Amino acid sequence: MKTLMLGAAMAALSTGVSAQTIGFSQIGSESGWRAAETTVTRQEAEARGIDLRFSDAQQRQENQIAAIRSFVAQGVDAILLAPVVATGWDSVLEEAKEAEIPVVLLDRQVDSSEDLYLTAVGSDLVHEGAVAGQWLVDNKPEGACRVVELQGTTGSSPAIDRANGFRQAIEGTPDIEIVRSQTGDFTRSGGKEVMESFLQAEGGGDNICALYAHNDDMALGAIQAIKEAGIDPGDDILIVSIDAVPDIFKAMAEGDANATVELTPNMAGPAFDALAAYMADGTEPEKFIQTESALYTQDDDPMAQYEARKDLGY
Ligand code: GZL
Repeated sequence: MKTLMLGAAMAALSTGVSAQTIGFSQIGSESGWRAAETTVTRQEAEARGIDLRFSDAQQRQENQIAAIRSFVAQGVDAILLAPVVATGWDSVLEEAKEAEIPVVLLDRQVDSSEDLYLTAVGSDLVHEGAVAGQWLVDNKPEGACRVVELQGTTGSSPAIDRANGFRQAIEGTPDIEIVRSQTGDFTRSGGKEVMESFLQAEGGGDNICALYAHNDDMALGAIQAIKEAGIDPGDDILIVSIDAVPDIFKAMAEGDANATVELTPNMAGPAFDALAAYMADGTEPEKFIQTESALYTQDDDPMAQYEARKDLGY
């Protein structure tokens, strides 16, 4: 093992990056996007000669807290945390700070004080919701448009912020009304089950103009439910969501989905770069390193978008 470690250290030094051991507390594998984030993080670590200690929390905060404590006990050089929910992190982040181990947040935010983490790498989650809402404002049919909403994990920053952003965007369009809203926990199965209950409660799809899903996986599950009800997704019910995973582009090409807002799975690259600078000479990064959010629709050659993403680990 020693020889292996030395080899890794030498390889890392050859790339000008000190050999680092970094703990990664990942939420789980609830969505295609999450799987891609894990794949890309492993690739970015390998490219930098970083020894990545990976923990899958199965979407449970207590498992993430235990993983962080374990990383602290192991004396890792830094910790990556994708926090499943926004609250409840103060004490464990204090422990990492006490141990002088920098923490970088990936793709979600925490309510803790900024001095408890080095930086956060992620998208503007409110803006993502607003882009989705603006697409509906610009593309809804004439007259009243009753919307059902599949929310992300309750208490997570994307669920809170994407809900707020969408509502801000539709505020000036009284024809658009969100009539049902429920969490599908960012999973396909959750999206399917909740969409089935929406359709049952609404007596079918005639009174539903659009679905806004906080991620593509819930939208894809909902599309299945809509089809099984004999309704035409993408036409009878417009579908707008977020992530830009390959399968949503396949759905778009088939006319079953209308729009998605891209979320890059590469949060780790900017995180590792910020850590390298900080650990080399104490360079303090900005507290928020923002990633882009681009809108894609059926007009953007969906199958080309699918081909460009299908091998990225989703
Ligand atoms: C958002 C990210 C979300 C993705 C989902 O930044 O945390 O978590 O949109 C994933 O696919 O479950």
